Amino acid sequence: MALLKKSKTALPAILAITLIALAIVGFSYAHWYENLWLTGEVKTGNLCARFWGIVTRTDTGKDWTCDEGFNNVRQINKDIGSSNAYFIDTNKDGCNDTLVVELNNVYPCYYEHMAFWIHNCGTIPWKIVRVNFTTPYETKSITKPSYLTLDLNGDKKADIELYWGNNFGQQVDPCGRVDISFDIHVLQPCPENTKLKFTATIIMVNWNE
Ligand SMILES: [Ca+2]
Ligand SMILES: [Ca+2]
Repeated sequence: MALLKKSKTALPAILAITLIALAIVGFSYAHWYENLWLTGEVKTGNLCARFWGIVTRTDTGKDWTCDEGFNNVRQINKDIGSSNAYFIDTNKDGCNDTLVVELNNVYPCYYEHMAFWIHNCGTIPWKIVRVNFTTPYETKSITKPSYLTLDLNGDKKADIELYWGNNFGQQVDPCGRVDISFDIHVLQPCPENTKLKFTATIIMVNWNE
C-alpha cells in the first residue's frame, strides 16, 4: 500500500515536474526565439545606398573629343556641346537612386567623362551587382565593367558608346563610399540639335563576408 500510495503521489509529481519543465523549455524557447529575432534584425540590417555629393564632369567649357574606343582623348578649342547630370528618387523613398545624364547639342566624336560617389548609409555591407541603362527606347543591363551602346532617339542606331568601369563586386562597408566613373563617346548616327538623355540605375545586394 505504501508503495502504491507512493506511486500515486509520484505520478502527479512527475506530471507537475514535466509541466514545469515544459514551461521552462517553452519560456526558454520563447526567449531564444526572441533573441534570434533580434539577431536576425541585426543581420538583415538596413541596406542603404545613396549618391553622395555631385557629379563631376570633364566638359565644363571647351569640348573634348575622342576616336573610336575612347582612344586619343583631347580637348579642342571650341565650346559647342555640353552635358548635365543629376540624381533623382524614382521610387520616392527619400533616397536618390537614379542618375540622369543629358547631352546638349553634341556631335560625333564628342567625349565626356563623369564621376560621382555612392555612400553606404545603412548598417550592412553591400556590393554593386548590376547597372541598368534606360532610354525612352531601350534598357540595357551590365553586371561587370563593360562597353555598351545606347539608342537615344529611337531610330535603332546607336548614338553613344559608354564605358562603365570599376567597382562591381567590391564590398562597401557601412559609412564607406565608392568612386564611380564612366566615359561617353558620341557616335556618327547621333541626331543634330537635340537634347539626348539616358538614366543609370545602380543595384546593390547585401554582402556579408
Ligand atoms: Ca562644352
Ligand atoms: Ca539613335
